[in-house]
Amino acid sequence: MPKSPAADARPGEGGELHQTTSTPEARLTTNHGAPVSDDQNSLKLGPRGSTLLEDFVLREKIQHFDHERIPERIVHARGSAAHGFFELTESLEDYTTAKILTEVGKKTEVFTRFSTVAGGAGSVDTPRDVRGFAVKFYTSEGNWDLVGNNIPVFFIQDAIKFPDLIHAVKMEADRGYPQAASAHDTFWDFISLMPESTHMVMWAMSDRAIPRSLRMIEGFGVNTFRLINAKGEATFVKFHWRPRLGTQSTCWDEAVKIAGADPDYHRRDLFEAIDQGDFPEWEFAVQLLNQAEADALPFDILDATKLIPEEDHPLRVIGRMVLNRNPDNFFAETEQAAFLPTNIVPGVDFSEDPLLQGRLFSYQDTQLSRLGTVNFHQIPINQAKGCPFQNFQRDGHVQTQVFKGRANYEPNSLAEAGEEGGPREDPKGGFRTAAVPMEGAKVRLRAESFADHYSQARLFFRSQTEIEQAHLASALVFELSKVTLDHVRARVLANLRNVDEDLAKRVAGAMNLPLPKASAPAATPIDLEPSPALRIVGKYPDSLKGRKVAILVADGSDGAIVAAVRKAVEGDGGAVFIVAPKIGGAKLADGSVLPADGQLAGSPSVLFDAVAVILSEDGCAQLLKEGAAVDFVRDAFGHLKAIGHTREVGPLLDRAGIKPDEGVVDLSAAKSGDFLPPARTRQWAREPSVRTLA
Ligand code: HDD
Repeated sequence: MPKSPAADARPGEGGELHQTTSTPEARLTTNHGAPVSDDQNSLKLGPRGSTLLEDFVLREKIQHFDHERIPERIVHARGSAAHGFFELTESLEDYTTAKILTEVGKKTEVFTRFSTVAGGAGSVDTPRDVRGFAVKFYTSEGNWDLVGNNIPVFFIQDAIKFPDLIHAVKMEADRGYPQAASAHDTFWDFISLMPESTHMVMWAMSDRAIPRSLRMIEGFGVNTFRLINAKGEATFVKFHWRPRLGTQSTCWDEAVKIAGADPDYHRRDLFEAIDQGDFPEWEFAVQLLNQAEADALPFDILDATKLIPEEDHPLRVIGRMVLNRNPDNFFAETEQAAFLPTNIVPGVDFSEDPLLQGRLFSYQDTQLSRLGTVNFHQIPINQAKGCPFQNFQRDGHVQTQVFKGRANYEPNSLAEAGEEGGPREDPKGGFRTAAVPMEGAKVRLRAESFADHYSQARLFFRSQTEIEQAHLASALVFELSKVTLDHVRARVLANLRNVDEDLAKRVAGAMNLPLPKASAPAATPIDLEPSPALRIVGKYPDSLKGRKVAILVADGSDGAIVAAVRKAVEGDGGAVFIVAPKIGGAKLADGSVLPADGQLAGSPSVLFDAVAVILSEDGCAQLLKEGAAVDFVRDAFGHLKAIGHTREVGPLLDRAGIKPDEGVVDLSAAKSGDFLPPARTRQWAREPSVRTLA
């Protein structure tokens, strides 16, 4: 009986190929095993050529190389992933039969991929964009893929609009730009004509769309699913991931500069954290609603542009996910991972959400052009590792399983003749769709209950702190200022008036544009109770755990102060990164050499959460001449970071135009521990002094 190909594999029977090894006797061969005698020179007629067509070693190597790339994902092309485990801490057995949600304490392997949406595979990590949050659970009942985002709602209500949404946000069709950016005509044209997108636009313009780290984003299943219990009863469920490190963001100006300083900022951060044993962790939580509770909501539970406020239906934390192993090979694992919302386990079921229904087709289908075969489930990262998979599907491109016997159809009675008969369906334990009663005429209609496009956009905006509201308004100003079509800008403003009059005024005012008449909403928006759970400011964790502090030194720096700051930061869970003008390090005042982790020009302060500048008078005088040093402190200040400094650094701060506030700590006068409280957060109060917000 065929199993998951990795299990019990023998050469020629599928499963893992003989991998290259690094033992001294390991021999370089062609793909077909022929030993290679010379990998430096092609086969030529005489030492100066011409090269011979006969050279199968050359041809095989070049041909394989020519085909190394595969089509990138049509969306979410840029991504980073890691292995880990999920552990259930509370059973949901009253609601579901799914083993993954009822076996407390059991650890299930996962593979989780984070992504941006709009940019290509080679684009930068820090554009303003939604982040994908896709988790593949290798459960004992088959793979379960929870393919979510870091925003709990979606732009559109019906999957039929997805190609339009994506065409509008991607590079414009004639010019091929902008890459990985929503700040352009076609995106805002589409948005302005699709008021249902307004709620998600609020989220996308908030600081959640410029995260500090992939380890610091929330995750949401977005669509409503059902849980099915042993009695066949259904309960609506929303899935949530909450990062242990808190939800943290960057400043927009900072995100833009990070894109240049380190295009792989998030990928590197995730890889390095895991590599160093600092494993990111998330709580897994659910919101459960029965039919009566769903009916009582002021919107339709099947509408993916709506969230369920936590204050009304609290989150129930039922487990945790830890990512503790980097992929061995980016292409084989991260790139070839195929996440499918149709990967579901018995006890969990879909809802009729029309966005989800379309997704159920799209993901399976897209793998055919991306991975090139219906057998993509045999690629190791996609295999159902937690259990055997067995059926009568056969052949196809790149079939790696060697099936034995004649049983490739069902029903069959071959077992009666002593032959292998193959697997059979399991009416009891197999996946069953909930028998939800349904009736109706066939129509192409949007339900009336989906008509309210503004109440939750308003809820989100009004639930934010003042700082977050100002950032959101400023993001809208930035994006709309990149739009070149006046009528599009005007239509967005007309829609914004239905969200919040003050927001619309601020955005129009900051663009010096008149406020148009409000657009006519399909349903009159209502004022909902604000939901403080939707804020991120004021919730940064009270430690530097997971964060990075740069210490800028030069020749003559005081080693004792460096050591004290290092001790304080590391004691608080943070990591220290020494920046010096030269990569070989700096000669400290006591004559010892402090090695550098990064050279000043390549380690701007945008890459760190806080900075300490520890210089002698001479060291400071030298760095006054370095634009990178002036930018180092100016940007740290502008991005609302704490700056610790020795007294001698005064002239550098002056050169950068810094007027010290509570977040600027004189380390010569204070205890190094005094640097910690401001380093753990951003200096929000400083912001009006460094930029004008809408
Ligand atoms: Fe999607 C990829 C998340 C709606 C069609 N989507 C993709 C990925 C994530 C999401 C995280 C990347 C998975 C990975 O890392 O490989 N998508 C969402 C969420 C949605 C959503 C949270 C709304 C609730 N998507 C959506 C719709 C459609 C698609 C409505 C089409 C009808 N999505 C795709 C796709 C992708 C994809 C084209 C590209 C690569 C892939 O599937 O495997 O099929």
